[in-house]
Amino acid sequence: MLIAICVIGIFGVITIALAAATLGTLNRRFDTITATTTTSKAKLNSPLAETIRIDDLMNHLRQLQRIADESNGNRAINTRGFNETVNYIYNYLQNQVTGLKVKRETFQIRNFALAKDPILLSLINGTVKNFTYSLNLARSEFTYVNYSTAINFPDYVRVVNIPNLGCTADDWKNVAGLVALVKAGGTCTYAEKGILAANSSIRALLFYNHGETSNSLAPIITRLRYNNQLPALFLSYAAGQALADAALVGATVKLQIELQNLGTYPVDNICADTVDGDPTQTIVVGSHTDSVPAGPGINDNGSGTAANLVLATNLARLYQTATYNKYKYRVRFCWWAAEEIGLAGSSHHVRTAQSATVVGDRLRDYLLNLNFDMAGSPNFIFGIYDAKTAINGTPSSALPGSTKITELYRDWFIKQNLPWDFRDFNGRSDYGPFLAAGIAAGGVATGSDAIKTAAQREKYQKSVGENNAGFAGAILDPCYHLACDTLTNIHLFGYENLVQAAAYGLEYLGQHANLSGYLYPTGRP
Ligand SMILES: *[C@@H]1O[C@H](CO)[C@@H](O)[C@H](O)[C@H]1NC(C)=O
Ligand SMILES: *[C@@H]1O[C@H](CO)[C@@H](O)[C@H](O)[C@H]1NC(C)=O
Ligand SMILES: *[C@@H]1O[C@H](CO)[C@@H](O)[C@H](O)[C@H]1NC(C)=O
Ligand SMILES: *[C@@H]1O[C@H](CO)[C@@H](O)[C@H](O)[C@H]1NC(C)=O
Ligand SMILES: *[C@@H]1O[C@H](CO)[C@@H](O)[C@H](O)[C@H]1NC(C)=O
Ligand SMILES: *[C@@H]1O[C@H](CO)[C@@H](O)[C@H](O)[C@H]1NC(C)=O
Ligand SMILES: *[C@H]1O[C@H](CO)[C@@H](O)[C@H](O)[C@H]1NC(C)=O
Repeated sequence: MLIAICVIGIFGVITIALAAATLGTLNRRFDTITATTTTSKAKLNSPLAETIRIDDLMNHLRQLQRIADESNGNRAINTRGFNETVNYIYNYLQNQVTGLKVKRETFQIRNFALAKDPILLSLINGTVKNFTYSLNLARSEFTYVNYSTAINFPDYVRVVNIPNLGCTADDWKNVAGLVALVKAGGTCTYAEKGILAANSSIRALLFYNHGETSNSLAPIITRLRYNNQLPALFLSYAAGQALADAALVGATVKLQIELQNLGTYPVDNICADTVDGDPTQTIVVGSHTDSVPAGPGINDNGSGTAANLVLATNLARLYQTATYNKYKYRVRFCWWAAEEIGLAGSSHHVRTAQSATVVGDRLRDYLLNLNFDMAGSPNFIFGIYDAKTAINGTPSSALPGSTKITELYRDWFIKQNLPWDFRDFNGRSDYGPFLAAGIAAGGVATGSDAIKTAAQREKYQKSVGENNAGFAGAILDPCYHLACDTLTNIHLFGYENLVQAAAYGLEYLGQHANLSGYLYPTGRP
């Protein structure tokens, strides 16, 4: 999952402390946990869900773990671990004689490296200050932001303070041509601030830490989206606050950021289509293939990758039986590359579909997108993307269908006597580009860096028992984006049940008599 929310600065310390405290306990307990279901659980009554077995899922995860072990411990893009992951998926689908049509979709990502240390000068009341650049954050006044563009200002440019932490378009009015200074924090990510900033025609973007705790004084290492077009730096609290005060009386700055030309590197999405079904009514089922550089990414997002592989091959096998009620709609299973740097793979796919002319590849051939990311979190919840919280600006055509998908997952967990929670539909995973293009979307996930509440733990304890209830006050995935996101970072019961839910949803939609009418009651966009 892609996430770099600004508030991590404030809560990060608490979270990491909790993670460290609970992780040992969690892992010890998981040794003894098997994926056995509780007695109260209802029959699945879904042929596809009934094919989902934890052993099949874990077999794929063992392969992904092996790939990470052989590749410096991660599967991030532009590494051998990522390439091997993509090859593994491709070869597995090819070799299974599944009757799926498998395709690679290659695109380019801009490589990024500084040619030399960036320079930031301010001119305040006739006095020039040369800020200290360092990657040693403790003594650094500023650092670069990954995916910043290069810049060399010939003259000093006036600095303007962005009000309200810069999370809404209103915060970015009347700042064109200036250098924007914006504080860390708020409900949006740095990348989202960067998108609003780019739309406001500023010359450069300066973030600064908020200084609310002793851990929020230094500059923060972060990144913008891979396709960002703005120069950007990150200042310490002290440097940023001094500049913010001076901005009120006309401070100006000069920036120099020089990048090495490293060109681009290729990454692949993989999609596998059912041969059966109407290609002009396609169901897209996605998960992402890359990990963050910090770790093997077995829960994030190996668990989604494996879930999607099992869904694809099990559906294809059911199609080969005489009794299964095949779908009227084509299903396209996709493994998106480069989710962790800003949904690059899914964005590329949607952009390509918007201009495609081949029947079945056009955006208008897509009925919906189901997304599965982080499916086995150790301190899991059964989280359902809640269409009511769809990010502002979502086209209205996507809303009725997204709401139907939310409700069908909710009803499934209720029928199964399983607990469930809604989760924000904030566009921060690979369904985001589909939703933004007006396509109905949804999915289920077991959670990342949110904290399980006491009330949630009690609800889960009542319904799935003490062993599966997890810990209140602990992060849902204590190894989120860390090196410990390994095979032991998977809750077997949570994982199996989540993927069964995912399977049920796909089958329900696939076997709907009039999916188009169901998702788009006033017509498709
Ligand atoms: C990954 O594969 C691409 C081709 O798809 C190749 O150009 C690149 O060098 C490979 N990267 C690594 C690190 O192996
Ligand atoms: C920027 O991010 C990319 C992708 O995560 C990574 O490969 C690269 O090393 C980063 N560059 C710098 C200079 O941190
Ligand atoms: C600012 O400091 C950098 C790094 O020490 C140096 O290369 C640069 O020449 C200095 N610029 C000015 C105007 O003092
Ligand atoms: C981009 O800026 C224009 C005004 O220049 C505004 O109308 C529009 O809503 C902004 N778009 C976004 C996505 O913020
Ligand atoms: C700049 O100079 C003005 C007038 O001389 C003074 O009021 C102001 O405080 C100075 N500002 C800074 C940031 O030093
Ligand atoms: C599907 O439902 C829509 C909207 O309710 C309706 O307009 C359309 O005629 C239906 N199509 C079929 C084939 O039943
Ligand atoms: C893992 O990938 C899936 C599918 O792309 C995505 O929905 C999910 O958000 C990713 N994980 C997280 C926590 O984003």
